[in-house]
Amino acid sequence: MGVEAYSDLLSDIGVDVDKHAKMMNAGLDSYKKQFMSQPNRPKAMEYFNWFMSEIQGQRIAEINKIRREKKPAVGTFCIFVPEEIIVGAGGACYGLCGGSPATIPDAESELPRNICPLIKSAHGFKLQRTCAYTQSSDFIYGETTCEAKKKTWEILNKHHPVHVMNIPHMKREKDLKMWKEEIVEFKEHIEEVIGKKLTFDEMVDGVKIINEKRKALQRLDTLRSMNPNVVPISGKDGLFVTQMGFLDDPVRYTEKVNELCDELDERVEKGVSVFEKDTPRLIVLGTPFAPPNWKLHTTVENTGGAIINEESCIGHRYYKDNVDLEGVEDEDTLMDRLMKRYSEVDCACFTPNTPRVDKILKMYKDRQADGVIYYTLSFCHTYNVESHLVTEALEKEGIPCLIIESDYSAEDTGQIKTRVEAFLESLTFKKKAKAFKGIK
Ligand code: BJ8
Repeated sequence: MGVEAYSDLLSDIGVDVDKHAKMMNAGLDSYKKQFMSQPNRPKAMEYFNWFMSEIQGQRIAEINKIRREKKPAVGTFCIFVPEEIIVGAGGACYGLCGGSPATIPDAESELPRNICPLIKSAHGFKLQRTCAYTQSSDFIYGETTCEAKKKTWEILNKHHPVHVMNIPHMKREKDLKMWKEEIVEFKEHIEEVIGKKLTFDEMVDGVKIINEKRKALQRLDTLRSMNPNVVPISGKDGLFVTQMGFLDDPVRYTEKVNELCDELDERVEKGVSVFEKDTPRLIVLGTPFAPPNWKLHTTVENTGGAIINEESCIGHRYYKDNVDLEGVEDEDTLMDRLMKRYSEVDCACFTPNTPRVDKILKMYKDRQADGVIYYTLSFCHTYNVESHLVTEALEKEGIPCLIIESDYSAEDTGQIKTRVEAFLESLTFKKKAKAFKGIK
């Protein structure tokens, strides 16, 4: 069904139905062209095609049903949101629209031009009322990660309620203590929204559901990236599946990702790869890819490279750690474990952030990658500045790296393609030279 079938619901929640339908239809066309035309796609991708067609339809109806049952619906732009608490309350936690250039001119009526496109796009979606997820939210989860975001919350709050969590920028004991208090406060805020206390058991259930979801994504990552001879799914599809994890119901999603992984397991066993032998294997590092930001993946894979995973918040940074429930018997310990898990997130907003550099070097070696692309959204100062420290470490290890800074416009696509082509040529040359010398 198209979004037109849900026009009554969409209009009830304040969506600008005509504008929204135009945007959605353009998004679906672009998805069909870029994704559904790929040869040799896993059959299990059919579920994700279906989900894409219902992304602003059936899923929105599900979320609004949850709200009618007095359970929370929370939208976010950051993986620091303790979604276990929301899910434990029977609610829905999801990523909000923020990956399209179409809403940026509206956002620039309230925000400066020279801030990151993710924030402007998201703000514009609210001003235009074209994101049904934003319109369905009891509140938007905000955090104090970067300057642009934390000031935007004050402006966005005029249009939609925002609950801001204070995320420290260092990880000393006193910072972690404050972080735990913030998680407790977040739980209390959820209780206010639903008008009742959350039990320990409900929260443990929420943790178990999200742990399973992260485990399924860890499994997908292993299948995508750990076998140097077989890449059983394109990077574009890998990214898309991960992106949908921020919107779908977590239990259904986990089941579908595991079904996909079963098929990929078979492919790996039979040696069925979607790329030709010796295609350069790349890891993408850096800022998140909010849908429909598929520009880099499409360009790289149309140019002859394979993206085997993303060291990003729509990627490895989101699913790498689970909440440890071992020996947890009371709420205070549970809050400790949640804080511990979230403080493992190595966002560039922290100083120092050396675990991120060590992790990248390990990821590269474990996955036997051929190179990395350091991707930063324009005007993202934290990731941009941190690229110096990351590339220095990569250089020391002799790891080839291409740095790309981009926004959501199509203007630089040609330039990115030329730079990616040159990078891939140099990687292919290196590979051949190594093979010639007999180096593994
Ligand atoms: S945990 S990366 S999701 S803050 S790209 S808005 S940092 S200027 S998205 Fe992020 Fe949470 Fe960190 Fe991840 Fe600011 Fe940079 Fe824009 Fe960013």
